[in-house]
Amino acid sequence: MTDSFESRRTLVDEYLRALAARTGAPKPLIEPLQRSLTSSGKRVRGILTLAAGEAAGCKAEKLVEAAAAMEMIHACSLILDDLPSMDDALLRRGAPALHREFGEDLAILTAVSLLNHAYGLVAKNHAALNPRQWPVQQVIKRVVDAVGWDGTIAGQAVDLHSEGSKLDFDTLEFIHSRKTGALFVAAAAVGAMLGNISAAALGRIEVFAKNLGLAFQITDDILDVTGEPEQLGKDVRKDEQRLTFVKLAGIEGAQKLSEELVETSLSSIANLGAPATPLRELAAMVRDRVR
Ligand code: GRG
Repeated sequence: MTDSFESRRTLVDEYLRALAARTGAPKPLIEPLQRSLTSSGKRVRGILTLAAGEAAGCKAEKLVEAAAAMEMIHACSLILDDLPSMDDALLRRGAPALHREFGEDLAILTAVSLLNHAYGLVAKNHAALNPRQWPVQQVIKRVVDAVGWDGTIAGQAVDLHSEGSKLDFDTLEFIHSRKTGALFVAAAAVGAMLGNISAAALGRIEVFAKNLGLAFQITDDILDVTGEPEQLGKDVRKDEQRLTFVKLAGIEGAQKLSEELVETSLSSIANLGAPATPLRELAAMVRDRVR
């Protein structure tokens, strides 16, 4: 993928690659752990952390641990989502889903070890930057809550058990604001807080990330219907039994909704000036993405 985020993506990729080489994990775990740390994601959440920190006036290089942490939490969610007991996926990031190559036991252990290490990395990044306005407990709480029983985990639970339920916007919004939106909001909040942003600007960036996360998920629903595995690197037509925005609004309606959400996200950061340019570019990338 070539876009204006290439250098930020490389920053995150290189950190993850270096981390994969020095985990010290024992033999059965090291291979799946290295595979998941180095597999090629788009790094949207990590880039969001960097861009939100830049909006607060911080250099992207100083936020790489937190950005990598957000990608590790995301990778954890993908591994769990792919399990036979959840989405039962065959393909992820252009390769067999982790459990298909290493077994369910090691896939689950890899996922929880990524999550566990990610919390520590956010704390480490906080210790290095020591942002005056945001104590470490507040930063970590944002991440923990985004993952937790009213966050990503909640969204997944309701999604898995919504098969056959009636289609309504509120249920879909509940699922996706948690499954996808919560981690977007946390990724942005962590970057901004580590950059010592003001409370008012943090609020705007969180609204930006919430709307962008929802737009990202709607595009994901559209691509599940219109895309191919070679293009997306993952299984398609997986959502046939699920509530999706495409089922609710049709492809064109979903497209329109996604574009409106990107516009709303942009208007929430309109007064953040030039430092928020990377956030605006990220919104454009989400709007235009085809994978
Ligand atoms: C403990 C973190 C954790 C989660 C447990 C399994 C689960 C609960 C949640 C699943 C959440 C999930 C998989 C949401 C889908 C989000 C989504 C749109 C994924 C695709 O993201 P991309 O396109 O993927 O950014 P790449 O591969 O590019 O990183």
